[in-house]
This record gives sequence, structure tokens and C-alpha cells, in this order.
Amino acid sequence: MSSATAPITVAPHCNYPLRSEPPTSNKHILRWVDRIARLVEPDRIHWVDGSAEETDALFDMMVTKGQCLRLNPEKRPNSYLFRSDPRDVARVESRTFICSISKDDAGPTNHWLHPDIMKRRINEAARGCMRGRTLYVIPFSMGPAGSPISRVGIQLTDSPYAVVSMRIMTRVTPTVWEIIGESRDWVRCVHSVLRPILTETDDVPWPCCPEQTCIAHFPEERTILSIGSGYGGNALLGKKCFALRIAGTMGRDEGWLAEHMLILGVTDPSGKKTYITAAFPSACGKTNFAMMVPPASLADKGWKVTCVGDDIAWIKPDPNGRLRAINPEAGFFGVAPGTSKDTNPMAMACCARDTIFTNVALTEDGDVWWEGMTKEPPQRLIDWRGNPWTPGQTGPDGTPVPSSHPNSRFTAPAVNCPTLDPSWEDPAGVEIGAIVFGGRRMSTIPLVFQSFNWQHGVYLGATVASEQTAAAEGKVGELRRDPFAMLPFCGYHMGDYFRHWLKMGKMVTDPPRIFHVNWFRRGEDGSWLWPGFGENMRVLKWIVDRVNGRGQARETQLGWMPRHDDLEWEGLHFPRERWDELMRIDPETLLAQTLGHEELFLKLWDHMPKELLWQRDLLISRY
Ligand code: TSX
Ligand code: MN
Repeated sequence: MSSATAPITVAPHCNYPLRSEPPTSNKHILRWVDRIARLVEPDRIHWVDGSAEETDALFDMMVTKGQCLRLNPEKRPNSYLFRSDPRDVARVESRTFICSISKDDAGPTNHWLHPDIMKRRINEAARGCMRGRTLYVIPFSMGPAGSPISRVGIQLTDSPYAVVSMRIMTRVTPTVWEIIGESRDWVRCVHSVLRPILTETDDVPWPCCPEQTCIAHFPEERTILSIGSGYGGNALLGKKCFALRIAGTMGRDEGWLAEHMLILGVTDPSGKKTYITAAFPSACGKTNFAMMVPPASLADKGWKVTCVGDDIAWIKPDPNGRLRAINPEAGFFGVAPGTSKDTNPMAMACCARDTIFTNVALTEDGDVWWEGMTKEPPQRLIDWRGNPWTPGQTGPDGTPVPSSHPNSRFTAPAVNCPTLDPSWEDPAGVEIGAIVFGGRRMSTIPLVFQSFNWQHGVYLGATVASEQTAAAEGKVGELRRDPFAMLPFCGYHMGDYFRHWLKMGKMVTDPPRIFHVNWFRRGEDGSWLWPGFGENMRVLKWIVDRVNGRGQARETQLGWMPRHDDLEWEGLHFPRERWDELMRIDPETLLAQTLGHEELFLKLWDHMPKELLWQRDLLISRY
């Protein structure tokens, strides 16, 4: 036990560069770091500066300790492979809490615990948890450092994996100390993998403590406490915890939106660029859409797609009465399996170098592989658990075992993306012309339709649903509601969130047009009706044409829908009969589905905005 009053000092035996002197004189920061350090009792405190030298030294240390492998620099320059504890492979929603003072503020879709009780519980678990280890202090900016839309945070963590990952996913820079100055205006993020390690040599490759995992948000205090897990959204606190849950409550209070949305730019043949944000539940190919490559027939005419972000959008009204968006992140934390030169060549370029891979397979020549990367798997691999693997390998129950975990990831810098939009770091953000919602729907829901107005669009967002795939939890094929794709990420009452969306439409004079898409409709024979991927450009073109007052449409019960003639078909043979099947509206089935919206609305009833109930009634009355 360290003494109660002596300041924490730096141990002399550190073999990598570190700041012993805090790079800030901000009393609130120093007091906060000191208070946490007294609780967790680290051997040293490392004030992270985000430099390349520091990062190289951290990777060297982790390679030496056996916590990661350096990949073959000829094949995958400056890239590393981590294998997590098999119990620590994904976000843990059952252990994620919104600890607002009032339970009613968290709403029925979040787990809640009183902040005092939660803090007591976490303090008990965290006492002395960093003994023998280093406490890293990471200053980071979500969004370009200094932009009026950006917000800064400081993450304290004992995970060097979190440090190097945060450096890719956020802007880790000493500039943050200047931005904060002497203020108290930063988001407090505290993270520990918890597992007590007594000596440096006693280290395990992936320390974690699944029994004690807990991710707690304190929206009133702009604080996040996360313990027990070293993985992704549980450990990189800038991402889901800050940029969605905490920023969401900031946005509610300050008049902006923190959304689970990609941002892309579409350039038309005249050179005009229209920016679009889109929200999809998991397993709908959000990253693929964000990095879409148009087919040659449209690219030749001058249609181009550029990527601003693939996961999160912060959206604010500007003085001209328009909504503008920034991507608060600086990298891509993408699901690896299924990513290939065919499905997403831009993502393959992103992770060609400078990338952290987690839970993918290792090839014999020191490169990575995952299911779906190539048609034929390599003959021999080391799987994500570190064991030899050969194609066709089955587990004890006779089912095939994948070489990579289904939730395995690449963590790659945004600047590696060949189609990265030139304005991706514009401090003013990009002007949003359209907002797209979508889901994975095998039947009933047509390829694309446009809402009648903002309120109807908010209704479309509020009723987003997706059929579960094998990768997700829950029964395969089961339809799950995921309003605005925000169900796990909304930091306050979902009904209040809907109301905030309705209000945002009134705060701007020229709100974006709202659309709904479904790439996943199937025919009677079970085959995909729509080719998807790059061919989605034809849908994007119609959306952009609509936004710019060119595209034609007909009115239906669901909204404005394109006719076969309203889409560009050059380079794709797509018969009218197939189109009719893809766009078919069956009032009987839709009516039944609309009544299904009731389930979620009832759950939120005491906070449900009337406007959405009216939208539901209007929809029913149109059948
Ligand atoms: O990402 C996808 N998108 C969006 C791309 C911009 N996926 C992959 C989803 C899993 C993450 C899709 N899958 C898309 C899609 O538009 N569509 C489909 C369904 C589909 C799959 C294969 C084919 C057609 C449709 N065709 C062949 O396999 C030849
Ligand atoms: Mn996401």
C-alpha cells in the first residue's frame, strides 16, 4: 500500500520513454489523476503524448511481453496482432449502465444503478488494481482538435492496448492540454482491466476480469468508469461510451445530435457534392456502404463516393439553418470477417499497414487472414486462440470452427482510406443533404423510399428493425427493433431522444431529406433480389437526385418511391418484373408489422412524443 499522502512518483526501472512531469498545471486534472492513482495504486504514471516514438516503444514492450505479435513488415508494415481472452471478445450490454441520478432519465432500454451505489461498487473492485503496473493518462479529442463541434476527454487506463488503439481511433495530442487550459471541461474516462498482476514477468497476454466487467456512464458528471474488459467498445472509451452515450446527453442539453451513423459524400457529374449520413443496425454492412465504390458505368459518368466516417456522426445546426456533421473519430474499428477485395476494397486498403488486428488468424508468412478475405483459405493458420488451424476443421460438436472470431477487428487510421473525403477534418463539418435509415429485412420492406417530411422520417428512424444474423446475439431470423440503430448507445430515455430528434427538425430551416433503404429483400425462391454493394450507387444517385430537386417518384403508403424508370440502369440488367417484386408493398403484411411498432412504443409510453403516435395512425390510415 502506498502512503496516503505521498504523491505518486515514477518508478526508475521503466524501459520506455515517459513523462514523469505532468504536462498540465490544471488543478482539476492533477487532483483527479491523483485521486484515481491513490485508489488503483499504479507503480508509475505515464502521461501519453501520442508521438510515434512513444507508440513504437509501447508496441516493443508489448511484443517483448508476449502481449502481441509484430506482423511481417513486408506483408503488413507497422501492424500488430492481438489475441484477446476468449471471454473478452465483444461489448457486454448486460453489464453496461447509465447511472443518471434519476432512473427515469435512463429509461426502460438501459440498465440503471444509482451513481453512488455504482461508484461504491467500482471503487471496491478497483482498489489497488493497478499495483505493479502503469497508469496511462491519455489526452484525446473527439473531432479535429480545436473545432467548435469537437469535445475533449482524458482516459486513464492500465491497458497499453487501449493506449495504442485510442491513438488510432481518436486524436491523442498534447494540444488537448491547451484546449482544456485551466477549465473543467473534459470528459472523465477511467478504465482498468482490473486483473491484479504482482510482477512485470507475471504478466498474462490479455488481462481482464469478465466476472467483474462493468461499463458505467454518469451523464450528469460527464464521467465514464469501465472495469474488467480490455475489448473494443468496453475499453476505448472515446468511442461508444463518450462519442455516443455521453455526447448524446450533451447534445440533448446543448441542441445537437450524437448519432450511430456513417457519413459519406456523393459527387455528381456536375461536381456538386451531397453529404449523406446513414444509420443501420449491426450486420448491415455500414462500413462497406461508407467506403462504397460505384460501378464503372456510373463512375465513368462522374459519380464518386467519398468517406467521412463509418460509425459515428455529431450533427449540429449551423447559422444558415442547415445541419452539419463531423466524424468524431480518426480511425476505423471494423469487423474483419467478410471484408475482402470484393466486398470492401477500400477497407482492405485501410488495413494494409499501420493497423492493429484483434482475434484474426495468423498466416505462416506472418500476415493475417479471416473468413471471407479470400475464396480459398490458406492451408495452415494459427487461429485466433493461438492454436494450429486447417481448412474444414470442426469442433467437438462437428460444426466448422472459424479461424478468426466472428467479432474480430481491424483498427486502422482513417488517413489510410483511399476514398477519404478531403473535408473529413473540416472543423465546420459537412452539410448534410440526406439522412438514411436501414435494416436487414428479408421480406416486406422495399429497396428504398423517402419520407413525406421530417416527422415521418423520425418515425422511420424510431421504427428501424433488423433480422438477426448468426453473428449477433438472439435467435437467427428474429426481427429486432433498434431505433436509430441506437438501442445499445442511447445515454438517456429513448422517448426523450425521439422528442429531441423532432425538435432538431424545427431548429433548422432546411432539414435534410430522410430515406429508408433495405438491401436485403429476398425473392420467393430465397435468393437476394438486389445485388447490393457497389450497385447501391444507383439508389444513392436517386437519393441525391431527390435532394437536389431532380429525381422523380410516386407517392405510396410508405412514402415516395422511385419507379423502374427513375433509376439509372446502365451497366446492370435489372428487369422490370424483378423491380416490381423488390418494391412491392403488401398492405396486409405491412399493417401487421405496423401494429408491431406498438410493442416498443408501449415500453416508452410515458415519454413517447405524440407526433410519433400520430405518424403511426396516419400510416395505418393510408393502407
Ligand atoms: O455490406 C453489404 N451491403 C452494403 C454494401 C455497400 N452487404 C454485406 C452485409 C454483411 C455485413 C450486403 N449483403 C449487401 C450490401 O448491399 N447486400 C447483401 C446481400 C447480398 C449478398 C451477395 C450477393 C447479393 C446480395 N451476391 C452475390 O453473392 C453474387
Ligand atoms: Mn457501430
